[in-house]
Amino acid sequence: MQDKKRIFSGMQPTGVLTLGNYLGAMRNWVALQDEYECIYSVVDLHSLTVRNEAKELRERRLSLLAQYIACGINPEKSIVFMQSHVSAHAELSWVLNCNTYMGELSRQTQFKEKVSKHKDNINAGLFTYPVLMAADILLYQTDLVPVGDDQKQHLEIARDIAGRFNGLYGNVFKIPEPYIPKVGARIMSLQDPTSKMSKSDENSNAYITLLDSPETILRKFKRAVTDSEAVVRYDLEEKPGISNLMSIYASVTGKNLDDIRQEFEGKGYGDFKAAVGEAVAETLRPIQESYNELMAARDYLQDIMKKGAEDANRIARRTLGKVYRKIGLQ
Ligand code: ATP
Ligand code: LTN
Repeated sequence: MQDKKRIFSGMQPTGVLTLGNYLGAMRNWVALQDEYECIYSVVDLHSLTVRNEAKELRERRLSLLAQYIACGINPEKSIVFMQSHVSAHAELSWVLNCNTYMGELSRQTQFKEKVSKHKDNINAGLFTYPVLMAADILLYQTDLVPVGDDQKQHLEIARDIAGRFNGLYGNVFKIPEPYIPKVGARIMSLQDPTSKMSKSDENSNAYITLLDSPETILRKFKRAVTDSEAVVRYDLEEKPGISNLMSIYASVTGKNLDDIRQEFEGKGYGDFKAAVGEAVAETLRPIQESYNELMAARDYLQDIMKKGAEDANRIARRTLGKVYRKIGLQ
């Protein structure tokens, strides 16, 4: 039996990771690698819920794998793989679809948001997205799922599906717990601090990507939407823009909100924004160096993918076999 607790998480290859993805999830993925048995997937099947060009998707998923490793995911310690390389995800997803109610899926806020953004492509995959996510997690008998705050509801659905299935068929799945950071779980858009920073935002000034140059980072922070009070203090209601920048600064420097307030007492927003920009650029610099090296070593990335798929497949098949036996398909 495994002695370490198990972690599973994934991100979609829908664009270069943002600072939100990094601070909300990726940093925890890296930190948890020693204490847990970690499995991290590039969830390429999930990204089919929006339209992609084949050539671009192929490149983006390889790039995302390189970003995982550049951020500090160690393929010697953790299993890293492409979701589509392990067919058990699609297979379990179908079984779980037949054990999930329309009603519980229609309550998800992400579906409602995506529907309002992609009016021309409201496909069934968008609606059943959380079921595939539940399959991802449950296949690996996962204990903990490190994600940002926006995934809480999806995780709740995964827990409900698992609980119901266990109730019908005996103990098949472990019930997973979310793992959400205290600071950085919800980084907001730099252009609209009331909505979350998202890598598929149309306005590239709204987000910082892991691969933005230092000049771009400084410029984006300089242009970040704030209020006119000119006092650096945390107040989510009245000052969502400044509060978001304070959370980012706290998250990359390890300082607390009170220290930050004192540090910028009597100083203008210009100084504060420049300090945030510099701290972020500094955090991302080594990641970018490592990313560029990795993207020049494609064979190495291919090897990691291949090994990851084998390891993941072994674990996933065990759970799928158990499910098939319980429901009468084996
Ligand atoms: P998309 O814009 O394509 O929907 P996304 O930027 O929301 O993508 P995902 O791939 O859906 O990113 O999410 C990957 C992980 O990053 C998830 O764990 C999610 O909770 C986390 N995350 C995404 N955006 C933020 C954010 N703004 N703040 C904190 N965590 C975030
Ligand atoms: N829905 C997640 C991505 C995702 C995921 C998962 C996260 C797909 N499968 C399993 C954790 C565990 C998102 O971040 N949008």
